[in-house]
Order: sequence, then C-alpha cells, then structure tokens
Amino acid sequence: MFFILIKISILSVLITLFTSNGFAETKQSIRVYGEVIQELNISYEDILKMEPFHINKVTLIKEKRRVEDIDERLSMHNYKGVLVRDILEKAGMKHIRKFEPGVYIRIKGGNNREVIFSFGEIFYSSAGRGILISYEIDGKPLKTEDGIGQLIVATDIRAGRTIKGIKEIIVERVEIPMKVYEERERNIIRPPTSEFLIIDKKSGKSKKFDLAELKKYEPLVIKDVVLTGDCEGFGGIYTFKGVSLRLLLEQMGINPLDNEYQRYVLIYSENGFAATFSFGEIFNSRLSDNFVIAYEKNGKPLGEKEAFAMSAVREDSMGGRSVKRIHRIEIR
Ligand SMILES: Nc1nc2c(c(=O)[nH]1)N[C@H]1C(S)=C(S)[C@@H](COP(=O)(O)O)O[C@H]1N2
Ligand SMILES: [Mo]
Repeated sequence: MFFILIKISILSVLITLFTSNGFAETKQSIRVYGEVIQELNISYEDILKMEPFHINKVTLIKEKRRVEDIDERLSMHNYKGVLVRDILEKAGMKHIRKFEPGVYIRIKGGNNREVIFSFGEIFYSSAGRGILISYEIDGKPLKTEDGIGQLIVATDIRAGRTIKGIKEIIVERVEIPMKVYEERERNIIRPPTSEFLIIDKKSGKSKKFDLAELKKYEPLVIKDVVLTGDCEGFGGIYTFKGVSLRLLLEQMGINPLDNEYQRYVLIYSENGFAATFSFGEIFNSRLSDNFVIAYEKNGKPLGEKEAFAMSAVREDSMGGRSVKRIHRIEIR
C-alpha cells in the first residue's frame, strides 16, 4: 500500500513536470506547418543548435503613413539568428519544379501580426539571404514574452516586416490547378493570349490590359535577366522592357503607404503556371523595381511561346517567376 502511494506521488510529480514543460514549449516555440514534408516545433534550444547567421548594422526605419511624414530611424543593431530559408529547408518544401513558384510563406508573430513572403523572395532572390529570425541583438539574447525572437529583413527599406515573437511559419500554395505537364503530354497548344486581367480581390476592382494599354505607361527596362531553371534548362541572359509591376499595382489603386505586408500578388497563365510576389518585396525593398511585366525581349516583341506579356525578375537566380502568356494578375 505504502509503495503504491509513493508510486502515485512520483507519477503525479512526473505528470506536472511533463505538462508544465509541455506548456512552456507550445508558448516559446515556432510551429512550422502547411505544405512541408515534416512539420516542426522549434524551441529556443533547437534554434540555437541551427546554423547561425549574422547581419550587422541593420537600420530600422519607421513606416510612413503619408508622403509628407518625416523619415525616422528607429534603431541600428547587429543581429544573430537563423535564416527563414534554413528553417524551411529543415522542414522540407513539398512543392518542387513548376509547382514551387506558386508557394508563399506566412509568418505570424506577437499581437496577431502577420507578414507574407513569396517563395521566390526567400529561395530565388538575394533577399532570402537577409531574412532571418534573430535571437540575439548586439550579442545579448533577444527576449520575447511569446514566440521566439524577431523577424529581420535586411534588404527592406522600412521596418514594417520586423515582427517580434515569432510563433508560426505556414507554407501554402495558391489553389490554381497545374495543367502544364498534362497539356504537354497531350500536345495541347493554346493560341497566344492578347490580353490579361488584373483583379484586386480586396476592392473588387478589375481592369483588362492588352499591348496598347501596357504601352501607355512609362516603360521599365531590366537588363541581365538570367533565364534558367531545373525544368527547362538554360534559356539565356536577356534584356526585358515592359511596365513595372509596382506601377501597375498603383494604377489599380494600391497605395504603398498602406503597408499591407500580409498581401501578395499572384500571376498565372492559362496552363496554370503560377508565381507569387509579396507586397513587401514589391513596395518596400532596396532591391527596388525588380519586377517587370514585359512585352519586349532583347529589343523585339515577345515570341509566340510567351504571347504578348510575361513577367521577368532581375534579381532571381531561377526563371521560376518568369510567367509566360500572362492570363491573370490577382492582388490578394
Ligand atoms: N506559361 C508558362 N510560363 C512558364 C512556364 C510554363 O510552363 N508555362 N515554365 C516556367 C519555368 S519552370 C521556367 S524554368 C521558365 C523556362 O523558360 P524557358 O522555357 O524560356 O527556358 O519559364 C517559366 N514560365
Ligand atoms: Mo523551372
């Protein structure tokens, strides 16, 4: 009887230990889930064991609400942390090849704040080498009540995406059905498109664009765009001329000063090939006017394969976001 009582009390102590520990873990950890191979629950101790990454002299500048607001530097610090890219690679990306550019990543932190990154931004662009969850600031632990550390985006201009207390990293893919492989197998060749539609899902506003309409706007030329990938091989290095994606969005009534970093743009063709672009990388990056809706390649109109308009990205290491035969641009 006595031994049974002792056993029960040991058990209850163990249970309390386990549950309090378990409680702490759900609070101070980052859950990585969605379209990943292996869901993760990363604790503070886990993150310390990962490959560290430093970014020094990061200037955080306050977001503006109005054009006339004065630019204000909030801080300048050295950060140590883990690249979001490394965390995602640890979990493993479910989507590969032609499916991957349609992926986007939602990062949730304290005060219910959320920001979105495109797959391309993290994995194709050099921006991805400056997106980290930092756990150390100027050599001292970066403490938060909830979640872990602080999201730092070194190439951003203003600090709108530096959220604290990271709790969740969610990988999602747009729901556009991928028909490319099937169409190729069945030898389906569609006639080239001659217009696309831009839809703002929030305001409901939409507008059709054809070549004549695109040519009404100030052109943007981007040089040395490397078209290469693991699907179609090496296409070459090109100069593209077209309209900046940023300008088109502003034409649709998007105000960059609204700082809507939880929004993104989806561009896709009729065959379901899709790519995403975050508001952060479009409106708030020192990498600047990086995205063009092109109608000319090396000084000539686009060919039949590309139809009248395609997207091109100067910074990307892969051609994954060069969507040919643009059919729709959705502002989500
Ligand atoms: N409409 C459309 N655009 C697309 C694709 C596609 O299948 N359909 N493939 C993409 C991929 S995966 C790559 S790597 C590049 C390849 O460009 P290339 O065919 O000029 O080499 O185009 C991209 N744009
Ligand atoms: Mo590709």
